Amino acid sequence: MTISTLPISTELIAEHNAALMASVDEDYDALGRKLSRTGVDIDVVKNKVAEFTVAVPSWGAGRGGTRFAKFPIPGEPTNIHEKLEDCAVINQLSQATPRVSPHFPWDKVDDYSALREEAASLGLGFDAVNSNTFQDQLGQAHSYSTGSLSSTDAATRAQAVEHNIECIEIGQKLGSTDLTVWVGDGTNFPGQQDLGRSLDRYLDSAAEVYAALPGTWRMLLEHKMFEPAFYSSVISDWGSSILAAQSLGDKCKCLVDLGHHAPNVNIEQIVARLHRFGKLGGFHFNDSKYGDDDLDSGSINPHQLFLVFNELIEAELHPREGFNPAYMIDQSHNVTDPIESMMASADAILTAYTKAILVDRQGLTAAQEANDTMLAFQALRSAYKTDTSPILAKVRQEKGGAIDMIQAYRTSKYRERKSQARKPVGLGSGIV
Ligand code: LRH
Ligand code: MN
Repeated sequence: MTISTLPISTELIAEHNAALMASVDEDYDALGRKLSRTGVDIDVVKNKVAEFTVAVPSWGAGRGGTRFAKFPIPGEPTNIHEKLEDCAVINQLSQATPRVSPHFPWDKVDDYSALREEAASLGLGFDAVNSNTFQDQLGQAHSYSTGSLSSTDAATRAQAVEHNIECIEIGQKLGSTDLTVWVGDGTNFPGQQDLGRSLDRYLDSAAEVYAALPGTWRMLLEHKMFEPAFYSSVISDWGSSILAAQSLGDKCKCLVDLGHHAPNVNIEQIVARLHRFGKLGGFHFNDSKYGDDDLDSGSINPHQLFLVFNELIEAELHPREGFNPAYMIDQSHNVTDPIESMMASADAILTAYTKAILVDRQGLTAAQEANDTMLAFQALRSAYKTDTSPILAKVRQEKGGAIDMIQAYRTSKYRERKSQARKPVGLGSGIV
């Protein structure tokens, strides 16, 4: 499928880059000289970074909200077709987000093969599909108000299993190979449900979904400590998730949503543990200060994101069976233009990845084995302190993206044009 006309004119991007190229080259050469002093070839790093991509969530293209309110912006997308167009803008300027992770039934259409072609014409493919058994749909036979895959009601569990299998069938038409399963199942009161039996019901249902996975497909279990349940969640942490994944089978892995942990939990260690047992299946990147805030990646705690990627580079160097994490963003953009937030988030994620590549692994390992704590820490810190933005700008420019994505996006007046073309989104609350 040939890429049709992309949403932002390539002339505008070329003109934008031409004005900034000289300073990028100067900064790139200076960083290159600095890195070569420690035996690092900046072009090798650049070429590795150019291969890294992260998927964007279809539901992140529109304004998100909280239970209190959602404040739409003029020109925000109203359906999957407009969301794909916006995701194409993000990829065109970042050159790092060529896949979209869809959510069903939010992105339901009649013809999924046509949707696949439409996405391809915008230079996009589809990453993991997400099922939704945390909301009731109009005309739905059985409510998920007391649970879905772990519901005490067999007909409700069967309905939830059926929906997940339908998502797999849709995903096959879209070219996906992963199903992400997050359930809101849990309790608000001690005693409301038996904590053991509810997990057993979940495992029985999940086993039926697992049995429906086509050959190469994976099932990614997404744990979450709380919300919408505020006393217990059936798959509340990495422990419950890895035990469930181990009991379900090799094609079942664990997905780490950074916002789904208690404050100050050592998420990079969870990544190392899941990798150690060959169960690291993927990520939902975002940031948070308190709960599942779904804030922009790297906006609150960029050092944690760096430490997560430090573990991922170690994992790449010491791969386990089937090591191929699905890298995806999962955010809710309540106060910014979602396109700007996802471009900035892609940049923050690639920045963390690039800084992690720059860690002197031999020096780090030698210091660790010698219990030279300060040198070991400094091996990470000196990489973290490196300003890698010249490498990322060069990668974007060479791949046809924009050196300064937000400046180029604003120059394009894309959102203003869409606010003329698209019907306004009504007031509301919640995530979509
Ligand atoms: C749950 C979650 C999950 C998605 C939803 C949109 O908090 O992280 O990944 O299904 O957000
Ligand atoms: Mn998530």
